[in-house]
Amino acid sequence: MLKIYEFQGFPNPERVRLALAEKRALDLVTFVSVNVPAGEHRDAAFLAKNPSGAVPALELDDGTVIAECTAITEYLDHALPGPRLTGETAKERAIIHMMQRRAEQRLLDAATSYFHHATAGLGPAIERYQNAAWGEHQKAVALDGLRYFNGVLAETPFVAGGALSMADITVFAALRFISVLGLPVSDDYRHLHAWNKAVAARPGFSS
Ligand SMILES: N[C@@H](CCC(=O)N[C@@H](CS)C(=O)NCC(=O)O)C(=O)O
Repeated sequence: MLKIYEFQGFPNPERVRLALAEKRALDLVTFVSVNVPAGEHRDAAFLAKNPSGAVPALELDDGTVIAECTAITEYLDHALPGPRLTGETAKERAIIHMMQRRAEQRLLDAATSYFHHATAGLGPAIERYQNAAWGEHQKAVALDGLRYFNGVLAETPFVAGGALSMADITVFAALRFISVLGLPVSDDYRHLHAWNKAVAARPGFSS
C-alpha cells in the first residue's frame, strides 16, 4: 500500500489529505506520522527518505520516495481513481501548475516563512536559523497574495478555472494556516471568502 509520511494538521501534509479526500481515496493509503515538532523529520532514517527533511513524503511499494506536494499529488492524481485534480488537457495542466506555484510562492510558502522566521515557529530546537526581517517581508508577501487571489476569484469560480484543482487545495490549505497564524484576511476580499466557504463545505474539507 502507498505510504504517506506526514504530521497531521500541518499545512503541506494537509494538501495531500485534501486531495485524497476530494478523490475519495483516503483509505487507499497508509499514513505514517513523523513528529516534526519533536524533530523526527531530522532523524537519519527519515532524511534517507527525504533529504529535504520535510513532510509530506510518499513511499511507493517499490521503495521509491516522492517528496514535494506538487509531485506527490501529481502521482496520486494519476495512480488513484476519483476526479482529476491536476488537469486533463495541456492547457489545463499548465494553468493549474502555474496557479499552484503562485499559491505556494505568494501564500503558503510566504506564510510558513513568516511563521518560521518572525514568530517562535516550532521552537528553538527546530528553528536553527531565524531572520525576523525576512519573516516580516514574507508576511507582507502573503497579505498581498490574499489580494491577488481575491482578484483571481473575482474572474473565475475556482483558482485555475471552472473546476476544483490542486491550485484550490493549495490556496485553501494556505488560508487555513494564515488564519491559524492570526494574520488578517480583509473582509473586502469577498470573492476569496465566498470561495473559501464553498470549498470548506466539500466532504472532507471541514477542519
Ligand atoms: N515544498 C514542500 C514543503 C514541505 C514543508 O515545508 N513541510 C513542513 C510541514 S508543513 C515541514 O516538514 N517542515 C519541517 C521544518 O520546518 O523543519 C512541499 O511542497 O512538500
